[in-house]
Amino acid sequence: MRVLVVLGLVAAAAFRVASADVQQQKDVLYLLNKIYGDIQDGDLLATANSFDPVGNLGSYSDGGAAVQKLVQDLNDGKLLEQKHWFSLFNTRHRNEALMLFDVLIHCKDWASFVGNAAYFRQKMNEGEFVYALYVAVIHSSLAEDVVLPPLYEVTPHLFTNSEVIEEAYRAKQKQTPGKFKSSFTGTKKNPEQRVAYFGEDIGLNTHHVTWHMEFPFWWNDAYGHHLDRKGENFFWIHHQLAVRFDAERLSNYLDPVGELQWNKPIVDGFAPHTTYKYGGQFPARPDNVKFEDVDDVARIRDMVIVESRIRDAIAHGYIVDSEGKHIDISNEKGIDILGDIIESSLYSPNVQYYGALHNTAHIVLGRQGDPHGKFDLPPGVLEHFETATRDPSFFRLHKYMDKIFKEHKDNLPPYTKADLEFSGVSVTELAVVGELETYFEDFEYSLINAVDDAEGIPDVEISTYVPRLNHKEFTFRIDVENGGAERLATVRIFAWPHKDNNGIEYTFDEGRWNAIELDKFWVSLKGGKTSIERKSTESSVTVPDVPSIHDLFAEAEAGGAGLAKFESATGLPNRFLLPKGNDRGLEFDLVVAVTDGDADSAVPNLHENTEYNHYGSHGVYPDKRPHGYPLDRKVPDERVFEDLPNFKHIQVKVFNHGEHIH
Ligand SMILES: [Cu+2]
Repeated sequence: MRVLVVLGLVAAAAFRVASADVQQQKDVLYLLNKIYGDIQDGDLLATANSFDPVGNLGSYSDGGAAVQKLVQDLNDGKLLEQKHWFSLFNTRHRNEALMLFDVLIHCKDWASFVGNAAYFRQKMNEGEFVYALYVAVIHSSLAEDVVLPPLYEVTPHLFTNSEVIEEAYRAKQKQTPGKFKSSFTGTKKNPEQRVAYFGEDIGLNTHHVTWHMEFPFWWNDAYGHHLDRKGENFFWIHHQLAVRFDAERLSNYLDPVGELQWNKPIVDGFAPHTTYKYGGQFPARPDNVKFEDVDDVARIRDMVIVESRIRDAIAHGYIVDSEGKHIDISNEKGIDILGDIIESSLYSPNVQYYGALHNTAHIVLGRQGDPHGKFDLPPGVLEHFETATRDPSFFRLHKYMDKIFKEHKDNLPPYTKADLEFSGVSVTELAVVGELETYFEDFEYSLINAVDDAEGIPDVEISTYVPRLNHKEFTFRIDVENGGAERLATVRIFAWPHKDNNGIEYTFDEGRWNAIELDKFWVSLKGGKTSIERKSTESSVTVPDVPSIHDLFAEAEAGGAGLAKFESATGLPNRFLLPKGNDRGLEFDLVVAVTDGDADSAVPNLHENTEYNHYGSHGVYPDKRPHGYPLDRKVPDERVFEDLPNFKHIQVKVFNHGEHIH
């Protein structure tokens, strides 16, 4: 959000800002289009060829320290070659990508930002470049209004099955346009395939990788801002992925996913059917692999030790920082510290002792196909945030970490009625207008960036279409009675599956831990009755699909006015708001909690903010309450909720009648 202080200049300034933004938008699109070939824009290509990164050290806020270092390494031939795979979990790759990020984040103006980006695009590894540019655009104040193109079009290899990529190459070779059907990886013999539409969904993969770019584990506040509640957000996004996955499994008559255990075999194997642009195929893993130590990464017994240190800290209610000081975690801020420790991020107060359970586990799991590096295989799907959720073991891993977080939450005192009440306010009605119904539809995206360019060989239209889950639109109707004067209220909507796969009803306490967050927003309640109508399209936990590169170019050409709503791409795709459900109607408990907005809100005027995005938010997170509030703590006595006037609980069904829109 831009704040223009001098009111008299608003009109003129706004105009200049808009046109500058269009140029920025185009620059970024050209930088990310066809990353394995030359920049397609003549002016930008000329900039790339003529730019001198160390020509004007005054244009960097660090006096040029970062750029001098990068240029030195480049001249010394130390940087990873082009046309080689890139993985963020590879220390060397990450360090190099971050060296470029360090340059871009310290640019004082766009000319220097885009000049450096264009210059290093030609010299550095393409994967490192793409990563550095994405995180720089997300975090640099220079690029606030730029919409990043969908990653599945920038690096389609990471999102598209090999079979389809091969067809794309053939189409280009034969100069015949093609539109190819993508299928999910396995066959019906594998029950896990019933939920492949979730883990392999390109929108889910995009949500996951974008979240990790918005809240990177390597983030250092010296880059310019603090990432508020990053550790807690880490817990919450992955908790939501885990509970969503279980709801998808129940929709398809599968048991909830089991947690990973270091001393037990990894039950489900995975054949990714995905190939690196450069570097061969992603390695596969057969069923029932027993964990092995991974050379140069970690021994399994070290993982067990790190886990027990973390659980010990939870049991004690405090952690020990790197100086030996005790930090209390037996309070609502504890989850944030635990998240930093478990991921771990640079915010962790003691990496030496608590390790990096999540990051190391991703590598260890990713390498189980070749733990000793005997076959010289590239990294596995779990070593990329773009591809990790494709492998069902991703959800086993996160179920395992989720249970550790739950141990902590369960140690906190349960909320009492007095904690949760919103005096004088009651919810008199909660209803869904329209049927909760999901269906599949085909989604098409371009593969033009998957294939190679060669002099004199023109592009032909090449795309793929994939089935994906969507839902019919619906509206929540919530009637609220306010016995007092006008005041602000926070509305929190959740749903959880009513029964497990054996038809046994979940208790309130089991159910609330499986709650899927559907929406959170603020309203101003007048005295008396307020009828709230909240549409499914408005949910603050979801985002709309980002337009294709082609459409982004067209939008920018037309002035860019329609682009604002795509600025933050962090969030579940809106079409994923509901779990699939099934033909019989999967039963869910739907709840709404209306709590004190003035007490909850960390920033003013939230009820007027239509841009509020649950996952992607720079600056202070607007809701002071813990993620998942008021269902985040143990509920030993569910009457606390059932007697709460500002809480309403109904049962609904989510249907899927096998409809597929082509
Ligand atoms: Cu993740």
